[in-house]
Amino acid sequence: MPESTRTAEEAALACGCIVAQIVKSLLFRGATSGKPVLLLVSGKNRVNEKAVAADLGEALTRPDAAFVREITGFAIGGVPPFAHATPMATYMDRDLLAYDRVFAAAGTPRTIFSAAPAALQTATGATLIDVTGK
Ligand code: 5CA
Repeated sequence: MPESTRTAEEAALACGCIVAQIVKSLLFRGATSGKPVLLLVSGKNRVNEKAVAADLGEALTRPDAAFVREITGFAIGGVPPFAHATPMATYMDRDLLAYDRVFAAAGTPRTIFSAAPAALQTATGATLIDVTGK
C-alpha cells in the first residue's frame, strides 16, 4: 500500500473496508507456561483477557515489542497471522467469520493480504473463540 497500514484503522482506510474486517495479530504469553499465544482479533474488538484466559486455561500477559519480534520475526504493525519464526498456539475471533473477506498484515506496516476467514482459519490452524467474553 502507498499509505501506512500499521494500525487497524489505517489498514481499513487503505483497503477500503470496515475496521471489523481487519485482522489484528496480537501476541500474548501464558502467565504460567511462558508460552507465546497468538490471537487473531477483529479490528472492532478489544480482547477481554479474563474471558480468553478462561478459554485457554491460563492467565495471559502482554509481551513487549522485543518479545514480539523475537517470537514472530516481525515488528509490531506488520505481524502477519502465520509464517512466524516460532509456530505457536493460535486462536481466532469468531466475529471474523461474519465477513466474506478479511485483511491481515503481510509482514510489514505497508503490506496487507486478504483471505476468506475460513481459509485464514485453515491456514493458521486456529481454534475459534469469543474474544470479548460476550
Ligand atoms: N498492520 C495492522 C493491521 S493488520 C496491525 O498489525 N495491527 S495490529 O493491531 O495487529 O498490531 C498493532 C498492535 O500491536 C496494537 O493493537 C497493540 O495491541 C500492539 N502493540 C502496539 N505497541 C505495542 C508495544 N509497545 N508492545 C506490545 N504490543 C504493542
